[in-house]
Amino acid sequence: MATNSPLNRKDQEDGMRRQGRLPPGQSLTQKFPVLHYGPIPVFEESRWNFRLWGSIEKEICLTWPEFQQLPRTVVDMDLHCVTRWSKFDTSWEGVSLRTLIDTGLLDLKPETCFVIQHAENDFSANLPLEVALAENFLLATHYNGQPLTPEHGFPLRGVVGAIPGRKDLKDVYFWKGAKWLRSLEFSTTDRKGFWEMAGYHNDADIWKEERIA
Ligand SMILES: Nc1nc2c(c(=O)[nH]1)N[C@H]1C(S)=C(S)[C@@H](COP(=O)(O)O)O[C@H]1N2
Ligand SMILES: [Mo]
Repeated sequence: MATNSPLNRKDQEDGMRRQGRLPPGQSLTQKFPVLHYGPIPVFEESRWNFRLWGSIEKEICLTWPEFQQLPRTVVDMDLHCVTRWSKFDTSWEGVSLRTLIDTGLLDLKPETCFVIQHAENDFSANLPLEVALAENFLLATHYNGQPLTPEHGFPLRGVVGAIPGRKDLKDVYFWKGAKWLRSLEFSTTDRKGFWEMAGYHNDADIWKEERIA
């Protein structure tokens, strides 16, 4: 039987529930839904840059060729959307904030507590610094071994998901990963992002079902 058949969907979902990987109120999808507000931006390399700014010692601005030179990490995660679909065993490749710190590019001021992702078309998403620094947050350029597609955030997106077996990490809904990412703002104070201002829960813990505020 094909692994994607609807009959298998329920079996796979039951398996994930038994493994403790299906958060409350979620159901397994075998597709990869596309979800965002507004149009898909067109990538123009000559106009694209990626900035690190705010509460850091030195602001950084990278071109796309420069960003692609950074050391990349592969992270396998389960994605959980607040609209109740969960996609399991997705593989992402990109740059972790830990790598930016270790390579000396990112030098945080000690009072920094929050990270705000800024994307094309004024989309934004906020995270506590410790969540953004954890292994389940990535500045992703690749999905399942291929460059991102335009609808999933090409050339760069934030991704946040649950790493199976890592109950020590905080897991938040997928909206906290901004597609078409253009900058990271480091801040001493929290500021709500696009969906958080629209009424989604600021903390967004998938295990506590923090969906709306
Ligand atoms: N730029 C941008 N990023 C965004 C969004 C958006 O509206 N704009 N929506 C978020 C939401 S609600 C979800 S569930 C995921 C969906 O990512 P996908 O389309 O790759 O599945 O993107 C998140 N990132
Ligand atoms: Mo979402």
